[in-house]
Amino acid sequence: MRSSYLLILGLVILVSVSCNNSKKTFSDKAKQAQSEKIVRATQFAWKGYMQYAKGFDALKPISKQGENWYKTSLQMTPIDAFDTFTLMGLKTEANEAKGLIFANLNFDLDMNVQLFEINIRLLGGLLSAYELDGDKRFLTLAEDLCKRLLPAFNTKTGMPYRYVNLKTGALRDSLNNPAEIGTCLLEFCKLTQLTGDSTYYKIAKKAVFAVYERRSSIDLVGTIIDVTTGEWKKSECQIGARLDSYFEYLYKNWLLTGDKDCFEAWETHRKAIAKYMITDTKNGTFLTRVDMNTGKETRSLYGALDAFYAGLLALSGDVATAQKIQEGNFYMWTRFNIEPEVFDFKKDSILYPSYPLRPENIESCFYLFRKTHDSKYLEMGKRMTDDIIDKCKAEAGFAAVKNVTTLELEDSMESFFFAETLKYSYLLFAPESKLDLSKFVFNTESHPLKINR
Ligand code: DMJ
Repeated sequence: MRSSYLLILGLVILVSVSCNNSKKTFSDKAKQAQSEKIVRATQFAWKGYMQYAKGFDALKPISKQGENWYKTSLQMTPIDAFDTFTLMGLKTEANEAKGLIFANLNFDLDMNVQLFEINIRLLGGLLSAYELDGDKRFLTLAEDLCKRLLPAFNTKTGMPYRYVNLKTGALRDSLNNPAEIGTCLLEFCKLTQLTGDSTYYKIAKKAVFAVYERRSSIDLVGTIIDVTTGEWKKSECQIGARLDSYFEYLYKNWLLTGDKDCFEAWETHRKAIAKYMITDTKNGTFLTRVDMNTGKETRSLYGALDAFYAGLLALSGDVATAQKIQEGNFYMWTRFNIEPEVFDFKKDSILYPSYPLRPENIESCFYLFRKTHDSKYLEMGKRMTDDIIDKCKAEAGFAAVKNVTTLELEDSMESFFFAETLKYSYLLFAPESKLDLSKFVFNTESHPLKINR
């Protein structure tokens, strides 16, 4: 009796010591070394941008040239990078980015732009810059931009067109998706908070709830919807592309504003996603694709974009499910050299082999580490960040991967690499006081917005 008691006691001590050890494998010095490595990588990428692509939307890191999305630059990289530099304490780089923004940015352009991308990168970036830096010119630019985006929402349903002309308000592409419709909520709401003009929030909320009201009887939504009629055109539901930030913004807008409608909508979808989409396998947990009306699996596809959901679930409090999904996320990263854009998690084979320097997998490590303080997430994040630094380094910056199985690089460095990938990699290892999650909510491009509720 006494010996079995001692055996059990011994086992308990062993388990608790090893658990504590697992939480201590990263010393403060190791964390500091990793965050400094990321700061150096950031400076290297920015130096390449300033040398070869100054004032363009983005740098092509292999051919060493600048590129624009549309006929005139919208200063995408400087705007996306500014708050990352600020959080990292890179004053010179932050001033250079700020200088480019104020010297060159003007939205009075006869150009059709994609509402979603312009909203998350530029409007989100300018609002965050204003809150971190206090320069009123950021807010003036943000409000001017938002006013130019508003014509997109002039539809019978309240859901926006995908493209809008910044000068004329002309519209294009009425077949839209929940992510591109709903991902204005945080930015428009923040603008309302900062200007006192309720128009922005009302318009964004009407759009997102026009999607929510069209959910199926099992509380899922589809991938494509006609914003002029409200009719679903594609009924497949997935967690990644075209839906991801629709779900994300419902929860985060509750955090930002305390809007209960958003919380209820998030909870409704979260339960349906848990019931129909979360799938356990021997390699970890993934989210599958299903029909929004029946809940039946359509394709067992998962990919780099889908990986954000673990972080969102952790942020919202369901840490246990988030941890299981993160096992799947890390499997996806390590199974190949780097994670692919899309793979079939049941067949264990790649469908789209590229990796455009996406942040979502590291973003989920960041939230899970903040919630658990389990060094496992530091290890995962270090592996991913080191892979990017080692395998994606080009002469003038970091390059997307064309094929993760061959590691052939592609001549592109998206501005979200500065806004998100480098920022989450840094914040994972930096002191938590650098960014207090009880005071800020990240928009989907990782621009921090002050919580004000
Ligand atoms: C970013 O622009 C945003 O995170 C968006 O929500 C999804 N895609 C990219 C990064 O992968």
